[in-house]
Amino acid sequence: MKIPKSHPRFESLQRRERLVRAWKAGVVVPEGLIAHGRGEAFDYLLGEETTAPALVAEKAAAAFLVRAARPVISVNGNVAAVAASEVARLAKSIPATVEVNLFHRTEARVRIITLILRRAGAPNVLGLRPDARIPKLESKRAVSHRRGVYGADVVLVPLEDGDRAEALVRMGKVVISVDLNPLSRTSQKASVPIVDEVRRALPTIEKFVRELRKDPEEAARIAAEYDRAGNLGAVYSFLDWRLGILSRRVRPKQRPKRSRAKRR
Ligand code: PTJ
Repeated sequence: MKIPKSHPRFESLQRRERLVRAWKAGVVVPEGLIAHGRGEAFDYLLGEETTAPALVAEKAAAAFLVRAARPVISVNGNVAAVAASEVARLAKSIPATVEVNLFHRTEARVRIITLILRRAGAPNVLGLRPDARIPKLESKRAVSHRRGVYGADVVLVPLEDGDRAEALVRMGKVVISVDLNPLSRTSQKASVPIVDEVRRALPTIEKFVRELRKDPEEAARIAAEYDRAGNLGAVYSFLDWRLGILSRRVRPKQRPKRSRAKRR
């Protein structure tokens, strides 16, 4: 469908069309379309902008990534469809390995997503011929690479499912998630939950990576001082504040009460 540029929600509709096209091409699963809708609903509530707490988490994520010995970015169908070039640029700036890791895993999907990422410029993409399994994880997401997610010390997992985030944390890894839903199990379980839209979050992390690579002491300070619970609490406070503004905007102005005497 061709979306007129004048449409007030042009970008949102364009992204939706992109996902539908990716679904037709076998990159995105139907469940991915549902996941996108859920994400977008939260983005409305957040004001469709990177919030101050998200910015803090993105800087912390960059600090962990530049200090990592084996940083890895895990990519699924939705991320490949909407943010392949953002993933590639971030991977190059760290530098990090990229692994295609799918919940609804088929060899055909891994192959096509690997191709998309390589075409977007990602230098080192794993996914085909996995050689390890994440312990205590039943889903196909457990299938991974020793040189990738399995062996990583810091893993960036955009649009993750909570089970794997939890399993990766159990393995002792620093797990950085990007998920618009601050209540999702992923956001609850990740070491650094970023509550932001993936196409906004990845370039922002990349910008901080470029800054912090030149300043290792500052990266060490940010990683040490990052307060996970405080940051997630600030996301909830932000939502509370925003809902307060929205509810005041629709509430009719209260009339001053008349005294009993006047009413008679
Ligand atoms: O490609 P596959 O087979 O690995 O499957 C990918 C999906 C996304 C279907 C799979 O990982 C899945 O089922 O994920 P969930 O459990 O639905 O969680 C996806 C989360 O991503 C939800 O909590 C959404 O709020 C969030 N989300 C969706 N779109 C965005 C987003 N977060 C940030 N940016 C988005 N654009």
